[in-house]
Order: sequence, then structure tokens, then C-alpha cells
Amino acid sequence: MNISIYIVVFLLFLYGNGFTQSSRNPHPNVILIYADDLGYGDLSCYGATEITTPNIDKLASGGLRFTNAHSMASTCTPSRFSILTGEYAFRNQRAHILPGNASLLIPTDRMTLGKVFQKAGYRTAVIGKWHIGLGPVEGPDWNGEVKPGPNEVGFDYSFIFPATADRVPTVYLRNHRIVAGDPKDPIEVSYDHKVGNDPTGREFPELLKMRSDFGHDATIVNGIGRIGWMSGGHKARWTDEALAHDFLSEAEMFIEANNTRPFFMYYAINQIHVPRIPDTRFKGTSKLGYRGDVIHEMDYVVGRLMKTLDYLHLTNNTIIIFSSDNGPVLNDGYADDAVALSKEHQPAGPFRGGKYGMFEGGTRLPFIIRWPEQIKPGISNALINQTDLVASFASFCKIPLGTRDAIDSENLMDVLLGRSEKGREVNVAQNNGGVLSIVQNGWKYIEPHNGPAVLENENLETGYSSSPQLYNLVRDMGESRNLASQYPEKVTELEMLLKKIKNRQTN
Ligand code: NG6
Ligand code: CA
Repeated sequence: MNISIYIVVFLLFLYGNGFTQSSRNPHPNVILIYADDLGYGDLSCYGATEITTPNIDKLASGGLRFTNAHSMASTCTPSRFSILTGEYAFRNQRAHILPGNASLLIPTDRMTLGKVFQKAGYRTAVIGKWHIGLGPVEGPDWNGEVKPGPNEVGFDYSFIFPATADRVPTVYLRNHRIVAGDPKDPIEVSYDHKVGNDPTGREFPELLKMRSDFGHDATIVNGIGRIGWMSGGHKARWTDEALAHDFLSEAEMFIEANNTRPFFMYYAINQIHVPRIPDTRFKGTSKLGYRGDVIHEMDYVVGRLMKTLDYLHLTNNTIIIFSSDNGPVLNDGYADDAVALSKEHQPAGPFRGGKYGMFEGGTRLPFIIRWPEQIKPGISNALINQTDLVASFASFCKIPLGTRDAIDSENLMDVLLGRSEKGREVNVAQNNGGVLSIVQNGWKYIEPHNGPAVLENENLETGYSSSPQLYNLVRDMGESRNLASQYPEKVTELEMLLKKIKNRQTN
């Protein structure tokens, strides 16, 4: 063999080892895995004993695991709005759990996490649950081009479902089009009256494969009662058992197609939101019923993604962030026995409350970041908010932000990379209705609000009280002692600070 053949063989060897990616691509890839309704205590690396999540545990042991990381809100839409815009959701009047036919929540001229990466030359994608609206003010045109949507707010590629797994339309969209849409079977969606002739859960409960309560008893799709009515689009309707794997294969294809250039993938997985319908292989694998089984399924999906990165030799140069949009709920409208089977399980870990609420369980969530090349494995107790990703990655990618961009986002890149434990000094969180809490130096103040202290069907504490609440999270992380009457000056101080933040100038 002459020397040039040796060179060719050597180059092929480098190529096969993915060397080309790290040599051509100075920027790490970024994957943001965003789980749905997963609580602080739902992973074994966060202390769960009744369930094991070996793949996510491996992610955590190879990276940094945060103990004081928050979503903006204790429900989905406001948290997703904030993680993508770097702006507190209460600033947007419409940022509450949206119906499946709501228009796009993020103005298309707004800076977003996706746009930061686009400006830095990344190829960007969102795969999974969207739930921040689609289309113009009058709502989406399901049978035509569905826009504006993810592709107009920072994502080059999108493969999503519009809202939640329990809301119509139960279809996928690839970029601007419904997948398997059929002009001969047009889709109509309504949230106030029945459309079409499909059976509903209210009329035909015997057709359901899982019983559901009021609110989840409109059109039946795939044997499951949904919130809202839809007609048409029969070919396009998804199969719940396949959701996780449909999204996984889209995610893997996106990674594979972009393995020689930097990419950002917002992988908004459907687990573990209701209806919890695992793929057959995962049914009965946990002691906790379907809620535990979908945690296993989620862990498997994360493991598969990690394997794909290994296989493509992208692991070292890829940042994976794993978190959740809001705290846990056991009964969220479907009879999957989660309450009865979770007796020994603490879905919110040591924290009080969960989804929909004002207590820590609603927004203090698992948050793991792994980047083998740069991040030393460990634990960080820094206070961070998912809203900080925009400013942090803008600084990391050297993309300047305007004074009105991402106004609530703090550049905590050093904290995310484990080089500092100096997180936020002040953090604001909210519930779905925009009731606020604020934390500074371990003191937490919750605004007074008239409303039920417990949500009856979910059996969840809301954290509402008609008088102010003050907790010391350092001494009492379970928020069991309201100290407001003992420290009135602290209450006033935090109230004033919250007022100042509310008045911060926006777009
Ligand atoms: C609630 C639904 C609940 C869930 C939630 C959204 C009822 C009674 N409950 O209104 O099942 O879909 O909205 O969850 O309809 S979230 O994670 O997207 O915020
Ligand atoms: Ca959620």
C-alpha cells in the first residue's frame, strides 16, 4: 500500500469515529429534554425508592444535579412560555393552560431560546408537546398551513402535537402541516360544543379503555375521552401507546441528520402527563401502576437518546439538560389508580404541594445538565430558574440580547457549567392563574389569594390563603410554618420587591 492509501484509511477512521463533528464543530450540541408533570421525587437519583430510573440516574451521575431549580409555573403553558422567551409568564395575559385550538402565544418578533441558537449558526428543532398555541388570533387552520407556530419562533424543524395528550386535536404536525391530514376528511375542533359524529365519553362510557371524569369526556380517540371535541382527520389521529416512540424516532432522525453541524433540540417528551398510556412493553413494569410504568418508559427513551449520541460519537460534545415543566399530580382526571398505588411514593420528594399549587412541589423540579467535555459531575444547590436558559445560552454563544429581550432571564452559564454556585438572588414563581410567590435569601413569600386550599379531585394543596404567607425554606423546606405574623417587615420587604419586578419594563 502506498502512503496515500494509508491517509485515506486514516481519514475514514476519523470520520467513522465522529472526529469530524468535534473538529468541524466548535460548538457543543444542546438537547433540552423537557418532561411533563414529573415531580422532584419521581426519579431515583432524586431519592425515589419505589421506582428506578437507571438511565436518567446515569445522566445525573455523569453531570450536575440541581437541588434548587425551578420552572416558572406550576402548570405547563406558562412554564413553556417562560423557558422559551426568558420572560416571566405573568407578563403575558394569555399564558394559562391553553385549549388545543388557541393561537400562538409568543409574538413572532420576540427573542427566544431557539432564535439564540439560530443566530449562533445552530440547526434547531422542537419535537414533542408544544402547548403554547398555534396560528393567528382567529386560531389555526387545521386543514391548511398551520402558522405561525414553532417554525416562526426559532425552530427550523418541528414535529409536535398542539397542546396536551388529553386535548384535541390528537394529531401530529410536521412543520406547518398535519401529518396524514386528508382533504376528504377535514378536521374541525371545538372547545364549546360537540362537532361531528364521533362518540363522546359522556354518551358512551362503555367505549372507553380508561375511565375519565368530567372534563375528559368529550370526543373519544383511541378509546380515550379527551378535553374538547373534534371531527375528521381519522387517519391523522395518533395512537397513545406509540406517542413516546414516535417522538423518540423523530428526535433520533434529527440528531442523525445533523450530526456534522451544531444542533439544538428542544425535546418536549409527552411523559408523564395524563392520559398515562404506556407502550405494551412497559405495562406492569412498576409497582405504581401506569404512572410508574410511564416513568419507566420515559427513562428508556432518555437511555435510547443517550445511546444514539454514543453511537454517533456525539456524547462528549453534547450538552443534555433534563427537567420538567411543573410538579407532580396523581389524579389528573383518568382512572389509572395512581393515587391508590402511590402510597409509599413521594412524587414531590420532601416538598409540599405539586402541580397547580404555590408550594415548592409545584415548581422545584429535577434539573440535570451533562456535558462530559466540560462539566465536572456533582450536585449544585444554586437557585436557578428555567427562564435563565435564554440569557445563559445567549452569553455562551456570544449573541447579544436587546434590553427588552428575555427580561427576566439571568446569565447563569457559570452555574450551569458547575464553575460557580452563585445562582439567582431572587426567584419568582406562579401558578396557572398568575398568583405569585417570591424567594430571596431562603425566605419565601406567597401572595394572598382567595381560593380553595385543596383541589378536591386532585387532592392537591394549592397553597392559597387569604392572608400573606412567609416561609423560611432554609429551616423549613416543607413550608409547614407560616411566619408572616412573626416577621411583618419581611413580608412588606418581599411584597415591595415583587411589585418592583412586576413593573419591570417589557416589550
Ligand atoms: C387541566 C386538566 C388536566 C390537565 C391540565 C393541563 C381538567 C379537569 N383537567 O385543566 O387533566 O390536562 O389541564 O396540564 O380538565 S398541563 O401540564 O398541560 O398544565
Ligand atoms: Ca405539565
